Amino acid sequence: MRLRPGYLDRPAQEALVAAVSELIAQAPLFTPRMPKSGQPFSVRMTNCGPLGWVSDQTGYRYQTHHPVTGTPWPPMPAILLAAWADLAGYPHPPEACLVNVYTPDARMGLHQDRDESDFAAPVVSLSLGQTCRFRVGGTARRDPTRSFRLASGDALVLGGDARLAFHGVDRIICGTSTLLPDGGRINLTLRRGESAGMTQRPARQRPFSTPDDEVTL
Ligand SMILES: O=C(O)CCC(=O)C(=O)O
Ligand SMILES: [Mn+2]
Repeated sequence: MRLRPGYLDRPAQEALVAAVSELIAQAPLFTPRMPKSGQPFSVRMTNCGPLGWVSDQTGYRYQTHHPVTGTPWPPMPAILLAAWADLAGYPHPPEACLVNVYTPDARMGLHQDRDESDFAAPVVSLSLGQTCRFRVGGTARRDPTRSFRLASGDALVLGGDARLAFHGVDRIICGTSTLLPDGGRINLTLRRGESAGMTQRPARQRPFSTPDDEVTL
């Protein structure tokens, strides 16, 4: 697991917020539900890219269309393709970007990201807005966990031994960022989904910090 604190500088964070607003205008936020119980998640979600992750009473899955509007997910903004090309160390571009929108009282329970077909591809996470307390454990639910803060602009790569680590968001820490006018937090996770062979090229522009800032956790 690799953490790059401050990976996106403030202008890049602002550009990403603008891109997310455009995405939400095309693919509105929806409330995912737990398989079987149908309990709503406290986060709202949308996606961009050829595939999007959804969850409802029938289960978790990737699909090509928005679960409410039925339209294809919007294309992935160039800034996200560039971040993946920079951080993932994987020869194919991402197929899905799941956008999670947290209100101040939202959280995400401990889980693994395991709906993808190729665990050799990492999950690359970018955070915007309020800092959160992020929790990570091992590959078994009972393994001990530790927590650390993820702040606006931070990038986290769940790859290698940590690809299937249990993780979640304990809470949002209010008053830690001025980025989002309505407060809250946005997290974007770039993933490979269920198929291979994409041909998109990542953008070249990289308004990012250098690898010298990287922390291996
Ligand atoms: O919000 C986060 O930092 C984590 C999100 C996450 O784990 C997920 O969407 O699977
Ligand atoms: Mn996850």
